[in-house]
Amino acid sequence: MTVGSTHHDSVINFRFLMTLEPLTISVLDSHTEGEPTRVVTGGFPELSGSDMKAKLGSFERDYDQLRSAIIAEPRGHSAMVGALLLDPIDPENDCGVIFFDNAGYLGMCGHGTIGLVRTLEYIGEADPGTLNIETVVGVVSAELHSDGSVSVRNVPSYRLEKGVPVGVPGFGEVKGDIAWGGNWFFLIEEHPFEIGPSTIGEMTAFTTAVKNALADKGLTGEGGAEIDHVELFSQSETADSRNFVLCPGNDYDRSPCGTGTSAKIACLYADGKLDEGEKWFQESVIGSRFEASFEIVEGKLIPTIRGTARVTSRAELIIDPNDPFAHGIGKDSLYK
Ligand code: PYC
Repeated sequence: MTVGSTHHDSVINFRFLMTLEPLTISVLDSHTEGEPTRVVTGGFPELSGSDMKAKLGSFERDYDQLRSAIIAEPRGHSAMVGALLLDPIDPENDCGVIFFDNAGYLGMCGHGTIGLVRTLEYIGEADPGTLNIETVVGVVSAELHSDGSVSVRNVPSYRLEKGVPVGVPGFGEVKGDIAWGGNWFFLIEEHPFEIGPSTIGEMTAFTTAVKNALADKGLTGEGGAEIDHVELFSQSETADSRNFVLCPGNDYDRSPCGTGTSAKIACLYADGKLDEGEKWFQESVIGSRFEASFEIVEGKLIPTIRGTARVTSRAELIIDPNDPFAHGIGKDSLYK
């Protein structure tokens, strides 16, 4: 599969920088169980680097303004996750992807991978079967089923620490588990909220305060990594659990969050509450669902998350350097 940036794209970008001509970027939008993904299929300049981490470095260093141009208002919005489609480094794999949002970059994204696979199917680049996809945190595989659902076999997931107390200004002490599911999560079981659309504002305020408190107190994931997702749980009448997930840009996940569900099942396994091969149905705050399970391979827990995405639009983004909001509202815009 030949995807992503080309020599031609670099020429376009060079012209964009030198002569202030508009840059045109091709995207397809989808939603996965309600959560939007914008897949960038063309027009993005070539990234340097010989692996996905190095390519992420090039994206951050050289083209961060394009991240905000593509994903922030007025072309995008704070709930949207971008997926820059790339050629794979290893030709044995099918493609590479770098996920990004209004705040920065994501190691992995479960709903975004499901959206990416359905988008590839829509443009004729994928058929039912398995795709191997290189992400910044490792290779994941995704099976496109004939009913249109997609199963993502995620990176190894685990709980780092159980029941970590953190003092949250305005809310008192809160306890949560720190776990990895492709991103870092703080998972909170005990909280005062009834999780549903009517409490989204209060839960956003609470989880944002928790995220800030974790950073202030120096509580991190492995290697000092920022815990940039906070997840609340409650009982559900129609699934095993219902969640609310705050994402790095302080908007919430409309889907049950693929990496968050991976972190959740790693905690359930660590507590002896879920067995290998058993199904776990995770519901989102808006009532959409993922099916999750895991296998243990060489002592590591490998989650699989299944859900559905639908393509919603196809567009050419026009990034005109004469536009004061060329790089998105709030990011280097001339009105800032
Ligand atoms: O599905 O993994 C996910 C995800 C991360 C942030 C938003 N969605």
